[in-house]
Amino acid sequence: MPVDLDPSRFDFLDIEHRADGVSIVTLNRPEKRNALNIATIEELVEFFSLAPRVGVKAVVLAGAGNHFCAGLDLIEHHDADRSPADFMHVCLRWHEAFNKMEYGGVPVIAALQGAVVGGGLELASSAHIRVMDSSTYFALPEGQRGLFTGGGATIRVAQLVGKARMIDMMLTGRVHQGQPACDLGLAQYMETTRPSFDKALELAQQAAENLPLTNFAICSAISHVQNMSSFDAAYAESVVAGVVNTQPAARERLAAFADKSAPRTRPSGG
Ligand code: 1HE
Repeated sequence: MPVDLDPSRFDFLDIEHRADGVSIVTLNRPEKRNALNIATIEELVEFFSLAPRVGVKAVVLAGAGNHFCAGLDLIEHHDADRSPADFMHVCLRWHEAFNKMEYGGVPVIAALQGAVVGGGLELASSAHIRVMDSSTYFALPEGQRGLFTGGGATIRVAQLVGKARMIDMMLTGRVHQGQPACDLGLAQYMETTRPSFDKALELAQQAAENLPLTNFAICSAISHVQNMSSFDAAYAESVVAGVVNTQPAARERLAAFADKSAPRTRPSGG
């Protein structure tokens, strides 16, 4: 792995580059429930800015300890006594990090356990796939704390669960957990007998087998297209498909389909 993503450069993220191209990125302040201080946000910007350019094929994003992430570091925020402009700039750095994740073109699979709350849910909702387990719970406690979301929840959480549910979560502090939380769209997978991490790693390995250019399109174009009019979206989709669907490596996969050596798409057991 190039020196740019040398794990020793990161203090608040534990990074493991696996031989299969999957990188495991772990928020590493379990004693603070992985609360996001500004230094962690800067490391997320750094990692997700470089990952698409140095050959990372997929990422598992995890949290050390019993909780994925407790959101904004409330102690740092309290001690810094920030001005409105200061905190606006903090939020802009959060957006920089989370946009690099969502639009960067590398699949990010979040392994969620324990608290996924406030900014922790904003972080999780920037991943492409979320996996929860029986310990996982989701909430937006900002309303109770006299705060407001600043890391993209009004965009991404509202997209995941709808405006009305997000408003309910913020006004009442409602906590979502278990299969109903998964059914709401807060996660796509629910593990009941093993940690979410195990499934997240399997999914990352599976995604890493796709062609990198195809994954780039899946993990950037779909998000960009959502921001466009349908007229422009159809144009953008055509351009992306023109590039992706004619890449030489895709031709090899199509040839394998034609000569019947490629697996067919059937339901399991089918
Ligand atoms: C923290 C934070 C934090 C824990 N910032 N230090 N987020 C919240 O409102 C969630 C706040 N946290 C909690 O509700 C609870 O800590 C948890 C449910 C996540 C975990 O409970 P528990 O009993 O396991 O831990 P704890 O005893 O509450 O905390 C353990 C330590 O973590 C303690 O530090 P210590 O030095 O006293 O041991 C806590 O202070 C520390 N800790 N959470 C700082 N969030 C861009 S805008 C985003 C808006 C937001 O995200 S608002 C934050 C929403």
